[in-house]
Amino acid sequence: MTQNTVESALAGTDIRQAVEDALHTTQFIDIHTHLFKPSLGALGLWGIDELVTYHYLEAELFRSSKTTPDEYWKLTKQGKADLIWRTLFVENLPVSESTRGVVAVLKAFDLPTNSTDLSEARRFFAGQKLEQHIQNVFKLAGISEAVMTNDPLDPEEAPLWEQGTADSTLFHPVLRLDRILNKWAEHWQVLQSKGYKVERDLSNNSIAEVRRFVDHWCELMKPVYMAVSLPDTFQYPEESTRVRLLREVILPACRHFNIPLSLMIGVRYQVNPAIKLAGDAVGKADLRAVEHLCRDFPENRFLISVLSRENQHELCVYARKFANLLPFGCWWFLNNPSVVEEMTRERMEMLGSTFIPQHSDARVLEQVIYKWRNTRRTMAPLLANTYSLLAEDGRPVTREEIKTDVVRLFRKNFQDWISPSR
Ligand code: FIX
Ligand code: ZN
Repeated sequence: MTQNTVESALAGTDIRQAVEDALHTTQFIDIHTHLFKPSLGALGLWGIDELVTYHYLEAELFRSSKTTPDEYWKLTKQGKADLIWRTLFVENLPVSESTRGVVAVLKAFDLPTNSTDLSEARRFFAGQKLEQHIQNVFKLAGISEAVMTNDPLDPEEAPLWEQGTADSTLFHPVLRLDRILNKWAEHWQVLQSKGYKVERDLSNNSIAEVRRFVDHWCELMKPVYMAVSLPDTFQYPEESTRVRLLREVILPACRHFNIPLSLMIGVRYQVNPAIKLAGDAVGKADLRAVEHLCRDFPENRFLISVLSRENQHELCVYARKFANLLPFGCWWFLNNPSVVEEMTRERMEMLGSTFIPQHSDARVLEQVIYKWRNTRRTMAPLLANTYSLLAEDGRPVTREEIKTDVVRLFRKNFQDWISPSR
């Protein structure tokens, strides 16, 4: 960092303006989404019916509608969207973070936000050409790239990769390992059917064969990191298939390909299976697992997000203990402005700018517009206050330094963490 005497020190509202400018001139990297590059075809969700039937809104529908989940699942996609629109946007004010998000997307495309039906919005999205629409959406969201979530055992997705997919500069792959690490009992035979000599109990040559599977997918997909979501009951060390695979296959493979492992910890899966994707919940996890992993595997880099609000402080403290731990995002049920603000202030106070404040977790393309708009809206006063306190304490800040910090938080920390040159 250059001595700031040559650049004019900022004060008061100038700091806020410099922060606003930095946030709006920096294209963020969205490090975790469920979006897909165009060459993965129909896997990528976009348009009004997908926006309105997002599982966050399905959860909210069942709180305001007499429609039962069974009745709901019998509806067509448009029928589901019409019911949710009528219930959450017409008959009630769309004040929740998720419903407000849909309103913000409609506004971003100058579409009416208080119509009684979705016909005009449907006409608009039907008229979009995907490649150009992706460019427009990324521009509106202020992001340059999105990192996907790619499952090598997904029966729809895997064959597309095996057939060969066009690369994209806008979308980066991630090797998602939930089926292998969390559901081995249900999926080991899929590997066997693909010619890998694995056993349910990981006996014989299973470990080497699972490694061969992971290596194959790393060479095919060239992931920027590997990732897994883990339950609130996750323990390390532990005598389990998951821990054996982590220790003997995944962590060594990450070291070999020199990529980080992302752990997303704290899900209580399917507490209400009747509402499907919307049926997952959160639980406070025992983060000593993180302590043990970071200490036992200093050569591995960990990208960690925890779902429970009660785990955030511990994660910050562990990040102060282990340089191979990079906290990221305000995940899922935490992605609400009030909680994002609380978490981000604490992280700034405890970690300086050595974390990644947010990811969108977008499942539908246009969601990146409101999720990053909310993030910038929360970050502006928060960062301005941080730099004002620094100036007040006696260290003037400059416009350039603020820009450098914003680039670090929303681009460089991630780029450095995934870059093989480390
Ligand atoms: O595990 C994950 O990547 C979660 O983000 C998703 O499973 C979850 O359904 C989601 O969409 C959260 O925003
Ligand atoms: Zn996700």
